[in-house]
Amino acid sequence: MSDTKQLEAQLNRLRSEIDEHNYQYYVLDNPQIPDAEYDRLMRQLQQIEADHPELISSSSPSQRVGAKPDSGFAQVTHQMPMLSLDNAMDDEEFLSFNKRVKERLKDSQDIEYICEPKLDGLAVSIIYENGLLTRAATRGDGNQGEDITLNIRTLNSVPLKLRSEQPPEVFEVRGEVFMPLEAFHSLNQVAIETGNKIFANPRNAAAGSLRQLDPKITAQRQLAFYAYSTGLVSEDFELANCHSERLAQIKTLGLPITSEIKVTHGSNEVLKYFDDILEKRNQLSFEIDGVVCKVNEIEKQNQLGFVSRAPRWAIALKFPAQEEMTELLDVDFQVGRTGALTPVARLNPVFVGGVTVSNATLHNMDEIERLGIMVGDTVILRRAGDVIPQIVSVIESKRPTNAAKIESPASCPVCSSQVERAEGEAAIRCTGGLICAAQRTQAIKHFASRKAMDIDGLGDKLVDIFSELEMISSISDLYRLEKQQIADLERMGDKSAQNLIDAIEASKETTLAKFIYSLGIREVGEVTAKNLAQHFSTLEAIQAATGETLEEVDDVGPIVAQHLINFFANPRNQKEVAALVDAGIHWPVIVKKSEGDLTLKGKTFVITGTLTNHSRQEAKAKLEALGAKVAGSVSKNTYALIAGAKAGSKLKKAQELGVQILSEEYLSTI
Ligand code: 9MJ
Repeated sequence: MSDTKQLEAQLNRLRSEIDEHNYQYYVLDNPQIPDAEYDRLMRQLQQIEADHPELISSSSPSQRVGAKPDSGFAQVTHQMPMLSLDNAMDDEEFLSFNKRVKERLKDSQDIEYICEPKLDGLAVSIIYENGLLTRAATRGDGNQGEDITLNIRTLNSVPLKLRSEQPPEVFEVRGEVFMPLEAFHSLNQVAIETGNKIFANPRNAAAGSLRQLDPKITAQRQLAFYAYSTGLVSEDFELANCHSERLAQIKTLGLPITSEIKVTHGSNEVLKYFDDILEKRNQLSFEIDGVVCKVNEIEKQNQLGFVSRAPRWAIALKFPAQEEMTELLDVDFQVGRTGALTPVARLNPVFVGGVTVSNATLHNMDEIERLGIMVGDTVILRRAGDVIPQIVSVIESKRPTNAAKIESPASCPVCSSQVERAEGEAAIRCTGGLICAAQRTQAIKHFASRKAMDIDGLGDKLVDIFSELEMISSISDLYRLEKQQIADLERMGDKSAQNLIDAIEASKETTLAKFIYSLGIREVGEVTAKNLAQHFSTLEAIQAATGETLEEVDDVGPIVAQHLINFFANPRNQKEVAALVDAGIHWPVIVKKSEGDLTLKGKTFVITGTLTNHSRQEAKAKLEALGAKVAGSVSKNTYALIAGAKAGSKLKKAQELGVQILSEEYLSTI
């Protein structure tokens, strides 16, 4: 074989291998290799193609992102119109659909329906000619759409080539392009950080991403695709005679379909499916807005036909809306633990996403500006899944003449201290620190919370009551509470008062990391607190640390270091920390491991067989404390195998590889 032929064969093998991994991952949901291995294959392919550009083919998996077209999207005509769906807003509307279907088919039996989740994205048509993706288009008005081939090619879940030895001349699939929730949230997170456009919902984000003229941008947006029907298919391909089997055919050809599809019989089973999917809705990785129910037999679909743009054989059963209109009655500013003033929208109560909502956060003044929102405005409120309700947009045409501008407060609404807005920060803050009752109360709530001092039974509501009744005005006051004071409160009683006193007492025994975290120092989360404790070993050392020494700690940069310095330099905080230690809060001494103690650093151990004097956990902890790594399998990089009784294949492998074998006794010598 010539060199070129050999290279071509290698390229084809690599391309097929990558295509196969895509199919396993996107269609079968059954990844075969780690992402890093996939990336390695892709880089290998790209390297060979870069060295031999004459061997590049447009269906190669490396060729998803093409060059930006010179002009806008071309118009294309759908040979078979793309239909829309009629909606059923409640059970009754669905039942009358079912009745109409039965009457038209003169069928008294239960109808076989296929039920699918209704994806909330954009309908597209994708055409494969002789197995190769040649054209993709938006639905448009159903007859004419826009050519978005270059953008659709960037979706990893859409194969550039059908999986078939003898592909049909023409095979059109239709389906929905959508943005999975994780991609949507991270896209918006980046947009917030970079001041870019925020998308109101995943559907808008998908539409915005697909409408990009430059496919490079679409490629970055992590769009996904699920097929839900065939379109025009040439006669050399025998389509199945029911919809569910056609979906299976689509899947066999390499395109993804949703896993939630179900064949049902009669209206009751459809309604049951609807309830099941509604229940599952918040666990799905993508947004759905209902269920699509289709007559499964194609013969019956043909008998039923269409009315205007919608088939008589299908209906969308819609979920309760996740977006509703309401009015912004007022905006209050709430003071958080670190003094940040958060604008909170007071709304005319509205039922959305299954609950009545009367408040929504507006995040900060930048968000108010971005939305262009005024008091009195009609707004669109969205509550999707368990996500907190958000105002996504303002309907400006409904703005009343007396709408009022939302002013940034000049002083703290709780303690009247001055407010400030630090350079580069979106939040405005109350400068009152612990003078501010709101900050104090929030600080106490944080102190008592589970991941901090974990005071069982001291929830936010009780802290609010203690603060309102002025039973506590600092964190350390918690340790001065007396049982009788608590027992005298409404709905408390002796027993719960004693339980709370006991829990407060028990909280005194903690760790330095938890104590540091519970102080609520800005930007000092659990991990940073742990790193600080490990690095400095004592509270005194942390208090005395300089910016330079603080920055030696993992996770601590100049900003966090400055927050720590400010916190411990503040006399009120110094007094409070001392009062807490005086109250009896204590923690075990941290014995610092120096580099010299890590005698097993860089060595990998494997443990096998039954140990008699140590549990597996203990053995592992002992080795790790000295810097060793404990792995699950023996390789030539294994430093030693610790073999207990009845050791099997790992012992054999270690012997084969010449890895040293130690008995359990070794653990007693370290
Ligand atoms: C969605 N949006 O998930 C259809 N759809 O069928 C499903 N849309 C549809 N089917 C015919 N699953 C026209 C539209």
